[in-house]
Amino acid sequence: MSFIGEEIARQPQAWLKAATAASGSADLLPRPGERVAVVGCGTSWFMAEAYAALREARGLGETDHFAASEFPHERTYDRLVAISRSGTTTEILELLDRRRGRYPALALTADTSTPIVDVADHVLDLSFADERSVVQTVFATTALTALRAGLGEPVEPLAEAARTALDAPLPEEWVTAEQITFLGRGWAHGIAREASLKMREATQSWTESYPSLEYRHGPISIAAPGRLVWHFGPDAAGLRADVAPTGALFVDHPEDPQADLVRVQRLAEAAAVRKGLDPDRPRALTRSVILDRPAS
Ligand code: F1P
Repeated sequence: MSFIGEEIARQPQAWLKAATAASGSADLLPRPGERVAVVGCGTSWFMAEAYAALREARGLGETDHFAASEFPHERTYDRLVAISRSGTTTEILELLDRRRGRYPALALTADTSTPIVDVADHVLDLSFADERSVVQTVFATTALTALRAGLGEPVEPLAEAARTALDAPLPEEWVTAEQITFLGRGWAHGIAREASLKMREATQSWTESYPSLEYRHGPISIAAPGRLVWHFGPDAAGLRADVAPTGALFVDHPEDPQADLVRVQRLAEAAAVRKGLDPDRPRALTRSVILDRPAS
């Protein structure tokens, strides 16, 4: 089995550990009412987006998310949360360093032997979810689970839903799809962007992602037979009916979008193998982007 296959499969157990880690570090996590910014790069940014939208939707305080390279340094927050599996991503380290002394920062990382521990004020150690594959799966969803647990969400049903997604069949028409567009509303949009990136990283294929209601504003024009439209969360906007005449296949599942993402991770691995690619060795990617000059 590939590394990524093993890492995808161990998500339910890692999510349960994340709940324990979060409850042991509750005082480090954002408190109700705080203005919070959440940052990351790549996959970690999309997890930041999902968490930010969830926290704000729950009325727990204004929560912004940014790609670390696009952070508005002139703003002030009550707390910064940085997500970085490697703990070495240049844009994250620079951002954490630059805000020092202004407001506190918590880093979620899988490697506490890296420079991120020197530039953050607090660290949530998720090393039990570290990965061998370059393409992130278990670390990303485990970081999101820890943050969701900090919002008071129960993790056991989420882990159970992931088990369902791990056992579900992967239809042939998904594996051979020529193109996939991922959609989601609210926090599920962050999941849609991550699903889209996962497919691109592992399979070098054409994917897109949009907020659900943006789909009718142009992107639907590429729906066609042999292509998929994958909706995370309930299709309350009735998009299925609009996609039907295009001949594209509309896919949605009742599970929590984070658990449904597990299906897409499995699909990414299966489609990569089908194309003769090694999903553990994505083209032009490295575990971490470390720049030899300042990012800003
Ligand atoms: C973030 C990241 C990954 C991406 C690639 C490069 O790393 O952008 O999402 O897949 O491997 O690094 P990190 O800051 O979470 O370590």
